[in-house]
This record gives sequence, structure tokens and C-alpha cells, in this order.
Amino acid sequence: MHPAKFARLMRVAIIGRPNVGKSSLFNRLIGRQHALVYNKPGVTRDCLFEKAEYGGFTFEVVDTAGLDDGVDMQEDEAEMRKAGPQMKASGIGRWPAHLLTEALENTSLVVKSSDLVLFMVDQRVGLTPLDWQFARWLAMKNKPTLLISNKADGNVSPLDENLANISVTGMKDVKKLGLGEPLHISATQNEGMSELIMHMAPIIMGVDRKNRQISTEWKSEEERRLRLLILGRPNVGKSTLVNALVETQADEKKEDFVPLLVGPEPGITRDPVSVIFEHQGQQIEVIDTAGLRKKGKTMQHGDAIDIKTSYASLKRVPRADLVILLLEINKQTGLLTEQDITLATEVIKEGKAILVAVNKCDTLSKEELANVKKSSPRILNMCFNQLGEVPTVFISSQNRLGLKQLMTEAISLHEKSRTKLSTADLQRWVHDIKRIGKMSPPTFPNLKFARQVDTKPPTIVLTCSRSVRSTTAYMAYLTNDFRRTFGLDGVPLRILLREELSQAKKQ
Ligand SMILES: Nc1nc2c(ncn2[C@@H]2O[C@H](COP(=O)(O)OP(=O)(O)OP(=O)(O)O)[C@@H](O)[C@H]2O)c(=O)[nH]1
Ligand SMILES: [Mg+2]
Repeated sequence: MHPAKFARLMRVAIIGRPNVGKSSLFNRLIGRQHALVYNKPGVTRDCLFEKAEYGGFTFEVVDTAGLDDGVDMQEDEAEMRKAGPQMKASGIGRWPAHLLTEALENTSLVVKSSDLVLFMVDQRVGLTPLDWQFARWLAMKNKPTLLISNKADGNVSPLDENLANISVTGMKDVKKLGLGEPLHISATQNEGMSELIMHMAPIIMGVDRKNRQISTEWKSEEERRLRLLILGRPNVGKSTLVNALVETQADEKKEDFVPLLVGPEPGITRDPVSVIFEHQGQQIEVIDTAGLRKKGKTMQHGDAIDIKTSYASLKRVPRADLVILLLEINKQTGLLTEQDITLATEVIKEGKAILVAVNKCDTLSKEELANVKKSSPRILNMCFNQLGEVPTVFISSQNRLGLKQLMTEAISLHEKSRTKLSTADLQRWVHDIKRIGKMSPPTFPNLKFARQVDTKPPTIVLTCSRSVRSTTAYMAYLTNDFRRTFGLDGVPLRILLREELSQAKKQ
């Protein structure tokens, strides 16, 4: 999944049936609320990979999907694959059958590439048949494993007769799982964590020796990394695009890649998932997100998980360098829908540049595609006029078409968004706008000079000699002229007018 970023960090996978608290432990170890946590089974779908710095150790931790009851975890992988479609779905975690097979394969890949597995059971519920099946399956993988008994709120000391609840009967056979003594923790209450780290330490240290030296190098790589956030409606092909971008890399760069789950059902991706790969010597982090549904629809279905996933997707905007707004060619809805415009507005508000990628071009004839290409600039410019001419690429994630151009445009747009203009260039622009500007300011503010005070987005302070009362139209005019002059299409700009303080005012 993170071939470039984490290949050299020790990998710890959290495995277990649904709703035992894997995501809570994951969040606890990485120190923030990253994975969606909800008190129903089946929330996490894609495996999540993050760096944890906990108890003085640095390692990679992986949250995996809890696969549901009914799966016959056959010892033979081929049998497991066949068993996939028979898995039942429950609660909010309605899994399309084909996804269960893929998710199970992904969990298998994660275990294979991990150095340590934390196998989690729920102390309050006790052991279920699925715990036994998982444990048997894990035993065949020959991986160092720690057995974690979670939800031991207030009871983190080793299980004893004083525990007067269901867990006593439910857990009495826990040692027969063959995974050693359980470690009792409460991930949500932060109990038993030091004990857990103490048990992880010898294994971490065994692997970590060779990793120690890389931590500084890792940090600088992280700082230089280009973060591309993919947003779009459900089912437009976001996860397919991420898989395609990684899969077109050279073999050694996609080692350990765990593909994202894709399928024709809308709403497959839940948690934002980040994947790192190297493109022409530059580290790229692509973040796949849950498709954003129409607000009305989300509310109407009263589906709390939809609200949570939409929120989690938008929460990623501030940390992104650039947003790829993925659209789908759809003969019914046309190129842009209301949701896309709402999304773009949120992104522009955050000052992030937008690259539009139009997916599923393979579904159109040559003629149809030519027509879409011809009409799209007009439609996009009308809707995103604060960005000038939004850079647009036409792709087919499924057929791996247009991906090179997508990356070239993304890198170029990122460069533009962090443009630092020289004072001389800015002064020339001020001079020209005063001399040949086509629009007079409402109360002529007498522009004096311009200073760039920030990048990402480029932020310009224009100093004027008199108090300023600008109109929206005048500001839009200045912004557009600035964008055209410096070739900043697709980049949100911030131009601020400031009155120059007179000597008297300064004193
Ligand atoms: N024809 C065609 N189909 C595609 C293309 N890209 C994706 N698909 C299909 O579109 C469907 C949705 O793809 P996903 O990648 O799961 O879409 P998503 O945007 O991640 O969906 P959510 O996670 O549900 O929001 C799948 O059936 C894909 O096979 C493409 O370029 N061409
Ligand atoms: Mg998806």
C-alpha cells in the first residue's frame, strides 16, 4: 500500500472480527481520530496504513476490515475465496458479496507483509465462532501474534474471577485459541496500553534496528511529498483511479500494494485511504475518499455513516496540496452536477487548486468524446469562474488511459499554486493595470505597490494611497487580470487591498 513511505518501517496489523474495536486501537496508536469509529459492525472496508509513534517506537500500523459472520475461513486460500460470496452482511456494513472476497484477500496480503499481528477479541461479548475461525486462519500464517482482549474498561488487569460479567464465561477458553495469554486493554479508555507496548517492544526492536537510521530521511521525504486528494461523487471511479496510478508504476515500487476496493455499488469507500508511490523521482501521496452524496439524500436516508464519511472526506482538504475533482461522463446527468459544484466551492474556500479529471471516457464513441471535450471548458468556466480556465484531463481509469497526462498536469498545477513572484514582476503588473486597466476602481484607490505575502494559494497585498471601497466586480477584475498575466489558471488567488498608512497615522 505504501511502498515508498513505509516499506522500511516495521508493520503491525490489527486483525479481528467486526466491531471488536480495531479502529479505536488504530486511532489510539497513531494519536488521532483517523479511522471512522462507529458502534456498528462493518464500518472499515479498505485497509488503512498510518505511521504510529507510540511508547518511544516508530512503526506502521494497519487497520483491517472486520469480515462478517458466516464466512467459512477455510485453511486453503482458494477455498476462502470461494467462501467469500457466502459471507453475510449485518448492521450498516452491507458488503456486496464480491467485496468480501477482495477484502479477505487484502487482509491476507496485509498479514503476509506484517512483522507483528495484533489479534483482537471483544471481552464484553466473549469469543464467537468467528473469533475461532480467524484464530485458526491466523495460526497458519506463522506470524508473531499478540492476543488483545479489548473493551476491558476498568478491568485491564489479567482476567480473574472478579469480573462479574459475560466476559468471564465468554472468555474462559481464550487460552485455547493458541495465541498465548491475552492482553487486556481498553482502546477507547486508554487502559492497558503500556502493557501492550511492553509486549510489542521485543518484536519491534528485533525489526527496528535497521530502521532507526531512516527516520530523519523519512521525515524529509514526507515534507517534500505532493498530496493529491481525490474528491467526487459516489461511483465515479475514484478508487479505480488510485489503483490504476499505483499499478502503472514499476514493479519494485508497488511491492506490498493492497488494492483499494472497487465496485459498481455506490458508497464502497468509507475511510479516506492514502497511498504513496514514486513518480519521476517525486513522492506522491494520493488520497482516495468516500464519494460525496447529495446532502438531501444523505439526510433523507438518515444514514449516520454517510454523514461521517462525507465529513471525513472534506476534512482532508486543508492538508492536500491539490484536489483532483473526478467527474464521470454520464449521459443522464451531464458533466457537472450540483454536488460537484458544492464540492468545488468547498475546495476553493480552502484555497486549494483544482484539477478536473473526466473519467470513463472509454464509454463514449470518438465523436461523443470530441463533443464533450469541446463543450466542457464553457461549462467548467461558468461554474468555477473563480479559478479561471480549470485544467481538465480526460481519462479512463479502467483502461489506464490519460494517466500520464493527469500526473503531468497535477505536478504543473502544484508548481503554479506555490508560485513566488518577484517584486519587479508584481510592480510591472501594478503599473500596467493603472496605465491600461480596462476597469476603473469604484473609488479610485490609487494602487501603489503589490507584495506577495503567501503561497498556496498565492496571496497578494495591494497597497493603495487612499481608503478603499472596492466592489466585488472590481476585485474579480483584478484577480482575473492577475491570473491571466501570471498564467495561474486553476489556482485560487487571494488579493487583498490595504490602505497605505500615512506618516501621521503611523505615528
Ligand atoms: N467504463 C469505466 N468504468 C469505470 C472506470 N473507472 C471506474 N469504473 C467503474 O465504476 C465503478 C465504480 O468505481 P469505483 O472506483 O469503486 O468508484 P468510487 O468513486 O471509488 O466509488 P465510491 O467509493 O463508492 O464512492 C466500478 O464498477 C468501476 O469498475 C472507467 O474508466 N471506465
Ligand atoms: Mg471508492
